Amino acid sequence: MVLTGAGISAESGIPTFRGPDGLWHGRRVEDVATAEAVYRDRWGVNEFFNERRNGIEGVKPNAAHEALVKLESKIGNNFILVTQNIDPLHEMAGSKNLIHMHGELFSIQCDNCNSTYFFQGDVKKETPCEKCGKTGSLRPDVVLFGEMPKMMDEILYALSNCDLFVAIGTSGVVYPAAGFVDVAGRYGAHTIEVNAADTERSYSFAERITGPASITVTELVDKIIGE
Ligand code: BJW
Repeated sequence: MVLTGAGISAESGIPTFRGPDGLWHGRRVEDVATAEAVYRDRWGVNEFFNERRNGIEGVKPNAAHEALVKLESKIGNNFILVTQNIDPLHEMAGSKNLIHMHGELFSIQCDNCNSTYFFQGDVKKETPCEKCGKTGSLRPDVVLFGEMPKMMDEILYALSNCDLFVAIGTSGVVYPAAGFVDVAGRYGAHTIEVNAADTERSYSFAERITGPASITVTELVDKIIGE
């Protein structure tokens, strides 16, 4: 089982959240990344995610995303990839058994009819829902602070049944993902952290690999599959 965070996409040119030029740079988290923010200022939140969609135009997967596709092709159905990232780089690289636990940038949600659907471009005040036609009810289909991450049953099943848990490029400060290493370890999995730097969760992992994901993940995958 592999868990990825913003660090795996950093070398593709997408800023991380908590780095010096982080994604929230210049904005208060409470204004754009909480459930309350959607109710207080739905258009401010939509604007932020419009910018995010525009900002990743032309971005491509890097060697770390590609290495995980190679790993999946060797392991098959026993491989599961859970990403906290809302960018589409894992699926662009070719990952199949993939869960976007914090949602997807190119998916939109309607609070009137509860539908979600693929969406490109900008959400504006006058943009109607494609399914029910209502205006004023769209929001990004992403999991903000105070909301429940997606597919937690499937994730907890995988955590309690995996023999190897690898966390790549995540700072380990956002729950529930930050606690996955403890669950997997308790159920007997070997745990590896791959990160460019130490994190607040490093102490929980049995093994640590330090360095940029494009190099370290490629090497780790080759080691796992014996190349
Ligand atoms: C590289 C690299 C390179 C860089 N190579 N590495 C008090 C205590 C405990 C919990 C809580 C609390 N108060 C509130 C909570 C809960 C809250 C929470 O965790 N808050 C903490 C901040 C304290 N969590 C929630 O509200 C979650 N929901 C929830 O808990 O529901 C209840 C529940 C109960 C029981 C079971 C299940 C659920 C929801 C969290 C939603 C998070 N949403 C966001 C925004 C998504 C949309 C968007 O993209 O904008 O998700 S926040 C943001 O953080 C985003 C990310 O997915 C997430 C994690 O960030 P990530 O990926 O770790 O990025 P960074 O920037 O932090 O780290 C990057 C790392 O990469 C660094 O370590 C670098 O070193 C490394 N790196 N370059 C390798 N080249």
